[in-house]
Amino acid sequence: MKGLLTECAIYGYSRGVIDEKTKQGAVVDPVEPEKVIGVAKEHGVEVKLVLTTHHHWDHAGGNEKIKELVPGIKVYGGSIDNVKGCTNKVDNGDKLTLGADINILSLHTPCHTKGHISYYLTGKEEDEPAVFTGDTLFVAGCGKFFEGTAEQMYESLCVTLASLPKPTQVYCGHEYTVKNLQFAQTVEPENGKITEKLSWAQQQRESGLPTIPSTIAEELEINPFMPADLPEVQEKVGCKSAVEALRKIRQLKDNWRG
Ligand code: GBP
Ligand code: ZN
Repeated sequence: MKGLLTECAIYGYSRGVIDEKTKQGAVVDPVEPEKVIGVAKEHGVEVKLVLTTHHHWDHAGGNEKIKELVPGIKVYGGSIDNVKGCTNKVDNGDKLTLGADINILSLHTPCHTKGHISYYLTGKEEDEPAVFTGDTLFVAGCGKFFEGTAEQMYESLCVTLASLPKPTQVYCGHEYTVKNLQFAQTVEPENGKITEKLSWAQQQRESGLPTIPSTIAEELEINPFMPADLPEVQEKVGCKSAVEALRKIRQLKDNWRG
């Protein structure tokens, strides 16, 4: 399992994955299809499928075009998310395969949108698993609750995604890391892991490099919306439950001008 990376003005960094044995590829939210197909060709990769995380234009907006460019390509998307150009609807637990060695598991992670899907990928034994989290989980943050409740985000973030193996590489939908960590610091000023990650992220961005991926293990330490931190944070924001704390921290972030 090998990563395929292209720069993308809209999404930040467009992500793909290649099955090394067969040179077959999958791309996630290809909003600039010409670019991603060009890079795939340079690598001799045949793009077989599109994994769409949710219906927003900055994720699904390239689907129609990629179908023109690659006839027969399969475009996956959440069954209740109205994804443009979707040819194959997926539900929680659906399994797909790519090439010889890559397995893809669809995880329904609603709240940012109703039918949001995260895709969990495993390859050969020596490969670290990866999860494409769209706008549900960001590095040190989470998506806005456009179509759901704090209860749903709790399930998506703190149950479904937080239960994935700790070394899982987290590929999210936007490069919001620096801002997210600056906000995280206002919630947990004494968390040294946040301070450390912030100065690393600032350096990366100054050098024109991405801050993505992180790992599930890291998110549990630095993400103010994730469970490991919630008991202490609950108290700090004056809440009695994890769900209430999540709702409150999201409100604080919505009103925060960093
Ligand atoms: C910033 O640029 O720094 N704080 C952001 C503001 C995901 S994109 C942009 C923003 O609101 N981003 C969305 C989000 O969830 N951010 C999390 C956060 O700010 O903590 N989008 O483009 C957004 O989903 C969109 C597209 C939204 C179509 C609605 C429709 Br309809
Ligand atoms: Zn979105």
